[in-house]
Order: sequence, then structure tokens, then C-alpha cells
Amino acid sequence: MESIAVAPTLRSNSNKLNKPNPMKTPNLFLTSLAVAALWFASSSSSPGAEPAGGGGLAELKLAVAVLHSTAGNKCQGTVRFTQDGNAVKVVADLEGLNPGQKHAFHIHQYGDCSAPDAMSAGSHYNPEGHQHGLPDAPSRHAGDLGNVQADNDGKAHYEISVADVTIGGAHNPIIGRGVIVHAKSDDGSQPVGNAGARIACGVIGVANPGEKKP
Ligand SMILES: [Cu+2]
Repeated sequence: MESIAVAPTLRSNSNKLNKPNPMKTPNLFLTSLAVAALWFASSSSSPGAEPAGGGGLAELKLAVAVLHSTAGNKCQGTVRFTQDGNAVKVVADLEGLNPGQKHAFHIHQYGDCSAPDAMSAGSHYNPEGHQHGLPDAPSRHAGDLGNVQADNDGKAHYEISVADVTIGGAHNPIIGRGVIVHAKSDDGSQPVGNAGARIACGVIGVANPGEKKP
């Protein structure tokens, strides 16, 4: 997106002096060049230093999201992602849920939990423009992971394997995006399953391969 969008803007800037903030686009362009240079430097100069990510995001096998409660809620937990061939296995361990209740569980578009209600994470991660659905539905968002079932202590262990995303590959990468737990269950209805408020939010990041599950 960057190079395609930026190049025409640079050309037009050189012809039009009244364009607002003419330095902004070149700065962005140089920044992205610098980031790209750093990317190549880090991926070529540290063999073996980071087995899970030394070859770049496309080779990531492990990711993790640490979920923190949103304002007024107490849900928290950890979600681990493992690339397994063409599928990603998702394993969630959560607490602070409503005892005995199902809670919607999604990957959302942005890895931004900054808003107190986590609305900053955007809507469901849906890069292919599908309708919303539960995991067994013929059409669903890539981020539709269904529901977790809380036990009588408000804890949930949930596992699901999904084939329509990758951790950092070319096909619907999830690294850097958000994970949301909702107050209500996902009933599969349009547009987002009637799942209510967001009670926990986390960002999918590169997992420490040495970190063992408790
Ligand atoms: Cu959601």
C-alpha cells in the first residue's frame, strides 16, 4: 500500500507548491524506507537469535495475545497461536468471565486496546469481506472464533483450529491485530453476532518460544 499510494503523491507535490504540509508525505516515505532497511538488516544479521521470527514475519510459528480487562470488567487471560501447516491453532485460557456463560471470542481488525471500552480495536478482522458467522458456518469472518464457555468459576479453556488465517504469512495475517472477549455470546447473527460490550482486549504479538504454558 505504501509505495503505490505514496509515489503519485510525491510527483504531484513537486508540481504544486500550495499543497498543504508538503513535507509530510516524503517524511513518511523515508520512514518506511528506514523501516524496510532495518527489517532486512535484522533478518540477515541475527541467525538463530530468534528461532520463531529470525526469518521475518512469514516464518513465525508462535504468537501470543495477553488480554487485559476493559474498564469496569475483570476478564483477563492469555491466547496462544501456533501455525500448524495451513492452519492456526488457537488456545485460550481466560478468567473473570460470567460463570456458566458463553462469551464471544474474536480477532478484531486492529491491535489497539487503547480505548477504555476497546472500541479502538475496530470491528471483526474480515479481510475477505464475508458475512459474520460462527465457526461451523459456511461464511464467516477470518476473525470469527466462536464462543468460549466459562465454567462455574468464570474460567474458560478454549481451543480452535482455523485454516483461513496465518500468523504472519501472506494469507490473512493476524500478527499485530486484536483479540476481544465480549460480554455476551456470539449468536452468529449479522453483522457481528449480537455479542455486546468488549470485556477484554489483547494484541497478537510474537511469542517467546522459551515461555512455557503453565
Ligand atoms: Cu468481537
